[in-house]
Amino acid sequence: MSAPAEPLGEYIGAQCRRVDEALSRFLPGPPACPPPLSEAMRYSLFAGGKRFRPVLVLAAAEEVAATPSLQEPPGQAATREDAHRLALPAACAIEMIHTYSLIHDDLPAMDDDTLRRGRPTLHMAHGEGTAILAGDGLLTEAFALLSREPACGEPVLLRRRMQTLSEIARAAGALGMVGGQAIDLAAAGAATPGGDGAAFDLERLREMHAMKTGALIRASAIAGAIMAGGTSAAIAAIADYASALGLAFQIVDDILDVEGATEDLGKTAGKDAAAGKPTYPAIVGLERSRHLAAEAHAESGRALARVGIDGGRLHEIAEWVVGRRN
Ligand code: GRG
Repeated sequence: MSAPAEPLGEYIGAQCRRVDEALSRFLPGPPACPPPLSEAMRYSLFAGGKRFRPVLVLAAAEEVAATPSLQEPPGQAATREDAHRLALPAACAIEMIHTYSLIHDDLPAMDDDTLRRGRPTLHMAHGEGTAILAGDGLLTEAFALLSREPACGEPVLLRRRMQTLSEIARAAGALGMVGGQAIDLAAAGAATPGGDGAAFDLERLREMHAMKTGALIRASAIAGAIMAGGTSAAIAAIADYASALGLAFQIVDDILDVEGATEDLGKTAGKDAAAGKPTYPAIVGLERSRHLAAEAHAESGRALARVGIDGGRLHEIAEWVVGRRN
């Protein structure tokens, strides 16, 4: 697989514009949706997130669409436009779910944070009640979107849509993101001297993050591969790539919480350590954390190589994630 011609920065910029336009179209607005709720949902959704998960959905769909041997039944290369039409609803639904999770994570009852994506958190700007409802609204609208788009009557597409919805629901729910958040909530203070840090070893940390952040990242890549008609071997390889990528993303996030500046991160730096949260640097130190991130990155490349798509856009996205500063 040869390296893509368009530089990654331009590629990501174009995908972000595509996602923003579709999010604007898919999200209900006034008069049917009460204006304060609509404003609150949009405040957080269009606050300048990196759009990493939707970019991953679209890149996985493009890769499968462009590679006939990865398609079931073996097909002809489809256009990028086809891949976008099929995968954009899932890309947008996942960004809505991710944004809801950040809104709820910032609430006083959870992480109690005042800064997100470089501006006041939603409950600071619009009040706690509205922030809770905006999160609920985004989560529910995400599944409404997945249940109706892309509009089609063909059994093969309906089956893909249902499989995608089911993967995303499992990743977002009690066995995925919400479950991981519950473990995290219970673990606050575990990494402080005198806390039960010893009980929170590397394996438990990895499991918690695989649920809390990894599951939705994995579901993003899987959703793109399913919607573009990937074979089970292609979907499995892309899922393994994204599991390793999700781990690398989280380790880098933990390192940035220690080393990054609040202005760059757009959220309060140093919060995890202050809350005594079990993180990679807290459990194994910065040096070993960097090493583990590099290992996970390499693992993501090996998964892609299994189906001959290493060196393409998904590989570049992994490099972006590991090298990011925010
Ligand atoms: C409240 C149900 C519920 C879940 C919250 C994901 C999560 C679970 C909380 C977020 C806490 C956090 C900062 C986790 C670290 C990894 C992460 C999800 C970072 C934010 O994702 P980015 O960097 O954010 O993709 P942007 O703003 O760029 O979209």
